[in-house]
Amino acid sequence: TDLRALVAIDLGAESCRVSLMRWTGLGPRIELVHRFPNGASETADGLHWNLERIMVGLDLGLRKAAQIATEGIRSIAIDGWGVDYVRLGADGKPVAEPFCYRDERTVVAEHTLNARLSPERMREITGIGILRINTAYQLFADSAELRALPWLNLPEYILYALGGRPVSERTLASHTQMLSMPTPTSHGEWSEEIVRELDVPASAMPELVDPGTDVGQLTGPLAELPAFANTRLIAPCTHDTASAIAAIPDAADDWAYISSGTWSLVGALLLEPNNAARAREENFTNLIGADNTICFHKNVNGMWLLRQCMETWAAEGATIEIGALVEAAAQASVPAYVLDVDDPDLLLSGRMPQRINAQLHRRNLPELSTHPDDAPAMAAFLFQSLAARYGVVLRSVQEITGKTFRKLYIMGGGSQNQLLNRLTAEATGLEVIRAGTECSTLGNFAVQLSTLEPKAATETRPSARWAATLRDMGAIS
Ligand code: LRH
Repeated sequence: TDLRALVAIDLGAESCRVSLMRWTGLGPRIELVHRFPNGASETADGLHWNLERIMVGLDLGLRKAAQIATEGIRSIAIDGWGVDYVRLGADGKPVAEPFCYRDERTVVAEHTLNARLSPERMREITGIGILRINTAYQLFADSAELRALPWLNLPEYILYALGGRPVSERTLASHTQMLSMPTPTSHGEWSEEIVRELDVPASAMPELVDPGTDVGQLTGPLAELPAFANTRLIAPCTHDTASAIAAIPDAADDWAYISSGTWSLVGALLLEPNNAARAREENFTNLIGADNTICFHKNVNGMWLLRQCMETWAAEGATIEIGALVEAAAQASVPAYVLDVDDPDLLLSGRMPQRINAQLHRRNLPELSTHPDDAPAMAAFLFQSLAARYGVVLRSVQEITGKTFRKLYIMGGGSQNQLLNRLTAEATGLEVIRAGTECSTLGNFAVQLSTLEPKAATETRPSARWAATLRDMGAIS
């Protein structure tokens, strides 16, 4: 057996992480070796990610990993947030900084594309939630010149930059709004109809692969380090949400999930897509998951709301620590009404306390204090509103899918918020199980392992089995 270490890279909108899984005398152990902040910034031509900064951070993280893992590194796999992408020039290098999906250029693109090809038709082809952030609207917002160039989603771009072949892994491909809905005989292919209406030449579309595909060997300066001799590059579930869900170690049919980070992804895992009338009307998504599953959920505006408030307060000179804020919020009194957390205006960045009040004003409801001293009351209001929304969404999921939930797995950074967990348990009536903060990383390792060390073919969710094994063996501290 190959006892070299594995590396998982998880790209988040707030921070990026490089983790190592090593086989020690005590069993497999996962450790975070490097974490660095991430964030989009406004420039003259829109809201962008700083790709260079991400690449420098990852290079440092990989060097640290190589230093620790003297036994060598067998593979590297990368997952990250959905929908954003890089355009490649003739030299294979990015032509520009990638846009952040919150950039407002897609407001017009959404309008124009929907007029060409109705959202109902795109929904029928793809089965996914029609959202302005989806890659299709972003690609369409690019100039005709740019549209002719090949593109890659960010995690796949990084695999490519490290020496892999350019691909689009299906979990993230399904979030582009260009992939046909999987059927019993197809894992999903690029929809010719959608690609044509986008004016994107077929030559610009990457090769589709399934989760757990080996895309090549690490090359370049890093490959000269001894630990990186013959290191394979693997596309895991490149979608962070699919990775996190892959790590839920439950074989029953009575659970729902909330992947709680910048977004809250609220739903349940299905064995096949559900594109019933009500799923379409309520804009639920059917994204591809690990092991031929479907992540049936809704994007609920999550910790973004509070993080954005905190940025505004910080700009006013008030530095507030999140743990203390959550504690204080538990004592704050909250109004009897809730915020519509999915109001499109609240998906935008900046002036969040004021945006919140603008909504309340429109609805003729009393406004809240935007002063940093009253942050606990604002936070409590947001948590109560999120929990209420989770309750509504999960009741819909039960009605649409016919499932009956008992348990609710909450994973991601937001799962540390005890107050929100309690409010969520109350609003949903479900038993809340904290599945861990680094679930995307765990799922990333699990998918690598199920590719490198396949278990019995009879297993329905081999990645979840691997995630359970890693948990049982104490791999996560
Ligand atoms: C969460 C996530 C989510 C997408 C969003 C853009 O990180 O991947 O699943 O909808 O980012």
